[in-house]
Amino acid sequence: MEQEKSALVIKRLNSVRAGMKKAGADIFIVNKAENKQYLTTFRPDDNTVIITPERNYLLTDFRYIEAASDHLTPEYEIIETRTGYGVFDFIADLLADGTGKSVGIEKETVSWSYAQELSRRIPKAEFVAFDGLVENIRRIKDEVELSYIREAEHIGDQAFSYILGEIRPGVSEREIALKLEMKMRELGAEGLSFPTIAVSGARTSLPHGEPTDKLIENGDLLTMDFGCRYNGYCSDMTRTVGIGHLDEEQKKIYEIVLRAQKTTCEAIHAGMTGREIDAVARDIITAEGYGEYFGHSLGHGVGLEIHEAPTASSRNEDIFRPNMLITIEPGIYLPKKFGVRIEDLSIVRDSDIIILSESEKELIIL
Ligand SMILES: [Mn+2]
Repeated sequence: MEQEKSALVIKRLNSVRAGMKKAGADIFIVNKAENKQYLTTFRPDDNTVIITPERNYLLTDFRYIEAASDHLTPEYEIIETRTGYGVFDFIADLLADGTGKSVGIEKETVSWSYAQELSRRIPKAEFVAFDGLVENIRRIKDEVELSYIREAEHIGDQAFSYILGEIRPGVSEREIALKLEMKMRELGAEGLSFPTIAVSGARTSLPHGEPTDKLIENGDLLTMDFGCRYNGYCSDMTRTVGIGHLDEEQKKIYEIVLRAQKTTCEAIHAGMTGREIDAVARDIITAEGYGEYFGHSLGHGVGLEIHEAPTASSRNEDIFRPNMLITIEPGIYLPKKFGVRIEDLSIVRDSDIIILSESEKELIIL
């Protein structure tokens, strides 16, 4: 177990070092929580990871020293920060020791004040602003990551089959959301991947509507978009169900979204671009005359973050590769009327995908 953890950490660090070398960075300060977790497998976030060509450091304070010593693999040296000796002092010492002069930071993560303080404290440093170095490595999942995401998605499936028995007229959106969340926790989830969406009736036209006290009524559609975390990794799924009697327009829109969703699931394989994947669903919805009501992109990657690279959108020309994850979530939203979204999470393979969500997606009327 310890060796497996070490092997994972070493593999991930090697990829980061290759990126640092290419960019000419001698020292890489990792501040983004998910990137630190990825590179250390250590969960608490109140720390800083620093990578040099030869060594790896985790800097943290008294509160986390024992947990860090218990958890971290031997690749990491633990440095205790304290009042009077912080991260910037340690970096200044590294530079003084001749570890290099080029310091990489994560440009999307560090704040303006952090960057200013850093350049004030180490005036001789040159800075390399990394844009997604670790995130790009994280796009392709290893077997350990996939096993966590599979488990998270499995918990979501079980919560969905449970909630079907709880949905009836008179139950509020908030109750549905809460019951889904409690069930996922009961089943072993450590938390949510994002605030649960449960919207009904005309409110289903809000792609990311928040659950309210609105009661579910006969004739409503109910859209539930939810996910949980397992060992830090997220799940994500959406199902729309009907209550009582649905009219022809509701059924027709559901059928179009379902066909777009299933056709895309059939079409995806490694080698396609994000734009090509998005287009499969978008072309179907547009041909039916509802293109303008599908205003978001088709899908996103999932991992330590609920939304991460890659993206299946009309603007993404990046090529999908095996073991990338992507959600397939087309939707049609008719303002003030209703909306439908169906979402699965999948693993891209050479010639197809593995769909992780196993819940029914044919129209369920309760
Ligand atoms: Mn999603």
